[in-house]
Amino acid sequence: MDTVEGQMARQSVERQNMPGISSSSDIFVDRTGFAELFKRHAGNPILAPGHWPYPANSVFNPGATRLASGETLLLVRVEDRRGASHFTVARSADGISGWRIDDSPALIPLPQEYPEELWGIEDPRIVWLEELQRYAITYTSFSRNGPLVALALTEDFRTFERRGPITPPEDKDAALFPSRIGGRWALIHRPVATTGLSKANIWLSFSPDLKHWGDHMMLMEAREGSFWDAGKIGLSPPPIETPEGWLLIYHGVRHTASGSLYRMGLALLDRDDPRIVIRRSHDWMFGPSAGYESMGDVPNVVFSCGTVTDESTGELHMYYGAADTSIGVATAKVSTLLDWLRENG
Ligand code: BMA
Repeated sequence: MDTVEGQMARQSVERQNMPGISSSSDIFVDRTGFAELFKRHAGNPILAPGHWPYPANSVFNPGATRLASGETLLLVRVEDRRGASHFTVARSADGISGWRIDDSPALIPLPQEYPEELWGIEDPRIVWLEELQRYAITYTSFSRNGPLVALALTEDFRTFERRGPITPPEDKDAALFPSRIGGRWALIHRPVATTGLSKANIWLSFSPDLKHWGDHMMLMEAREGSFWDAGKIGLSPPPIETPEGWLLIYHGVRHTASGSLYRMGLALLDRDDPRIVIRRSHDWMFGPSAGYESMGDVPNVVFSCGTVTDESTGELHMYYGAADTSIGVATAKVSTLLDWLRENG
């Protein structure tokens, strides 16, 4: 069996057979002795370019949501051979298998009307806005002046109202909170200053109308020195509502001699006032280790833009781009993540 899925299944079995990996509890301890909070699906990568109904160089960093029908929808970033990305919808009943991929893209860059989309659209984050009865998609538009955050609204992922840029460049890794906080919409995003003095930190901004943004404040600062999240951090999926507050999965970048290493850690924001960071993990908790995460267009990258929670089991499905090439899913109980963060934050 020489398919991508076959290769990955074999690697996964090999990994499971390594000494020290137990699959009997919610937390796995790998052979390095660290807790593995998320369990990778044995069939990873669940989606790869070869599954696509049309030629695609890479499929990665999908936004995710559960539809009213109960189906999981992924809005997948698809990169063509020019290097430009667009979004295509994939649906599955269980969020793991049986993916039905649309024959044509849902959103393509339209630089004639939206000049900021000149070099493509990337990394969508999806949030259901109850008040508007629509999904908000915050995504990166790659403009001539650098990446910026754009907003589109949709009811059905077939027609979209593009609201255009909501931040100037350089800014990315943005998601809305699902409802107003203190009467205003709140946006987490990651502006980058070009002075050379500033790191890439996570910011929070507020708006009365999803158009005019203000009261900008830095929410979380990249660490320094040898830390896994030194120099550059950004939000990964949209904030996850839990009884203890808003759980953030965020990425940190470590620059190494052989390139950037993308890993993820956790933070918890106050439920009523997300300007308050209650806890932040010292350690990263999910990093590239499987073959499909270490090999690809950009090696050693795991990058998530979406999760879906199964309310009946309390389990979180985290979808992530692997090596900027394919898509994996890993699962963890929200309670396990909160417990770990309490002990490691
Ligand atoms: C980040 C984003 C992601 C990408 C990652 C690794 O800056 O652009 O889209 O997955 O780099 O290349």
